[in-house]
Amino acid sequence: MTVPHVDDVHPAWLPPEAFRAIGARRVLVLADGSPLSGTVRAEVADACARHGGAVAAPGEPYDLVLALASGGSLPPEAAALKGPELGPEGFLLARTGGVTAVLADAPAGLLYGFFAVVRLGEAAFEGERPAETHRPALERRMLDHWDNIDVHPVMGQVERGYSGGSIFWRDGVLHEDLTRVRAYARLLAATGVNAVAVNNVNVHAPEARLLTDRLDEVAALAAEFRPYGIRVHLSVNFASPIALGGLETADPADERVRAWWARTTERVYAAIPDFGGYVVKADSEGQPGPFAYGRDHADGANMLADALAPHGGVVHWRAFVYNHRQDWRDRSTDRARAAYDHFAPLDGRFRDNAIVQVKYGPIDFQTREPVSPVIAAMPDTRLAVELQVTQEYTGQQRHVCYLAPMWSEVLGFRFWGEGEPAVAEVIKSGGLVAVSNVGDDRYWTGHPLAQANLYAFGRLAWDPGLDPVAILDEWIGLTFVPGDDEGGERLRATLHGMMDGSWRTYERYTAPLGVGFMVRPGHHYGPDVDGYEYTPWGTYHFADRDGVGVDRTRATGTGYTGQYPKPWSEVYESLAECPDELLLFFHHVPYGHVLHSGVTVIQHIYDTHFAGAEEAAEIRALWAKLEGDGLVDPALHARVRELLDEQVRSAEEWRDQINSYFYRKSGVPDARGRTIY
Ligand code: GCV
Repeated sequence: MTVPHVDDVHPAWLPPEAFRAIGARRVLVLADGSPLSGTVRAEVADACARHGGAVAAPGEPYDLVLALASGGSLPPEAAALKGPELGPEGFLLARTGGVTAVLADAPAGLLYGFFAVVRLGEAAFEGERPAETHRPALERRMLDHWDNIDVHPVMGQVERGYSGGSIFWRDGVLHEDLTRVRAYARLLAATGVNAVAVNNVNVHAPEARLLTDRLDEVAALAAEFRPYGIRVHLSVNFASPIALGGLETADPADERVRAWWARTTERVYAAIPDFGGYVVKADSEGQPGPFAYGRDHADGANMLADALAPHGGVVHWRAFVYNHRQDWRDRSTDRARAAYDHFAPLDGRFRDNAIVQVKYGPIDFQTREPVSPVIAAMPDTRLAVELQVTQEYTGQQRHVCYLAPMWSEVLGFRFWGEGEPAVAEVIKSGGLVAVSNVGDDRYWTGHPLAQANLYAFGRLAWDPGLDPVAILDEWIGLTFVPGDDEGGERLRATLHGMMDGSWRTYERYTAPLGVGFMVRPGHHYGPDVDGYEYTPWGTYHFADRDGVGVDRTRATGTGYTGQYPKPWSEVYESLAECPDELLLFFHHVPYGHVLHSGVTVIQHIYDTHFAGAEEAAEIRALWAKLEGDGLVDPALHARVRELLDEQVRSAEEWRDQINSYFYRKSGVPDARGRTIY
């Protein structure tokens, strides 16, 4: 194993400098002969070679010891730590008598412990540190790629990708040199991610073949991810038995279909023994599924679960199922209800190795949505929550929008009220999944600052209780390595000033009060208030001359509020209690309705849109002040500067379109007399 370094590609949060504290010291590794232990040894050797430290042989003095608990004669620092069971990925970290020690039960824990020391930097080697136990809160921490093999005529190489092409495929073939994939695996492992699905959930014909005659490509990718403890998963097409197997049906009850999946899956495991499993989008936005055969989603998922079970694999079955051919005239159909209506009745019917994967909100990755009630409705099902790191609806990596505060709210949401379990506890055995924002761009994520979202996803999936601002600080420290001097302080303060509140800024200048969408149909960038209003997609705001919002109450609306347990079923139902930020998601109100904040809905729309666009300009001004002072690389500075120009332009466009639209509808002028068109 050699540590991957890719020329001309930004090192993200693992620049050589981030390894100085370890690399300048004497490091003892006491591990086994497994590939993951080999990775730890290679990382230590690479850091030491670069920074003048040394890999210590047993018997030689050392400053850091990384040891497997099972590893025979442990040195005293590590032996003293032995105690609690750490599990397959956990580790203990302590410092005593001038030696820092990491102890793990298994090699993956050692790797995560190594990266924990990298994050701490010099602080890992200062003073005394009482033993801390670290274990991931969630079993599976997974990134889904929506990468295509062929360039799709509408969606391109990567569906909803804003960072160039795919790091896996280009124009129909796997990249010849996969060093970049290894480097990606390394970045992910440093955040705690342990699973990656490599292809788009909309599985077109060429990608379907990854399961069969193109399996060698998946195996090649798995070989790059494996050294960093990441298992590869594959999105599969439900109709594969027809398209690839020559059968005339994909009915999950048909024995030939079941046998085909069993055989096919066996071949997958013969090629990739640590293969993770399948991801399935079925009966959703045109993808085939069990409905065609009169079966339900549990029937479909269980068929695949049964094929995977003998090999230890799992199926991630997505709950993103709704009618995308809705009649906009029909106000009784509510897309928000769909996932719950389809899945809640199936609770208890899914196999142990079937994980129902639920988008965090009931609609589609909007800037603000209530947390999906499906998560509370299936206590006897393994559930995973799906987030979107790629910024489809949150600025497409042209806008600075640090999403960890939103994710942290979702993970901390308590369906049953204070003192009851939070979402993060409900999804313990299912996990957290997100759509990746990575492409073959020089900065990985298009917008260099969007790297922070990828970093934060992994860290929150490991520990959902982490503070998003602290995660950002960690990311700044690793990525930019700011010094302790005035310049370093200024750089940190600037990035926090730009990013800490950037999700709320984005919310302010886009769709108001949780109403959602209002984006350009198709590509979903920029404002178009009525763009989806008279379409079949089920995403409406119902603005007229009197008011705006969707009545989802039980009393007079679609009844969606009834999908929540108490207290939220009542809080959301009540106009008086509904939180301001979700008001228009749950209620249709007159423009003069007074919010908890004390202002009317119409004035709130004007105020937040003026404020949001101003904040975007302030973010740009903060960045401009860093120009030429040597604190960030000039090329990176220039890339961000150009993107900030676009963000400011776009924020003004949002402000003017939203304000003008609602002024023209309502006829109510801005109380402060600002320019509205
Ligand atoms: C992969 C949204 C996106 C689609 C995506 C879909 C999904 O609707 O716009 O591009 O398809 O979500 O999550 O399946």
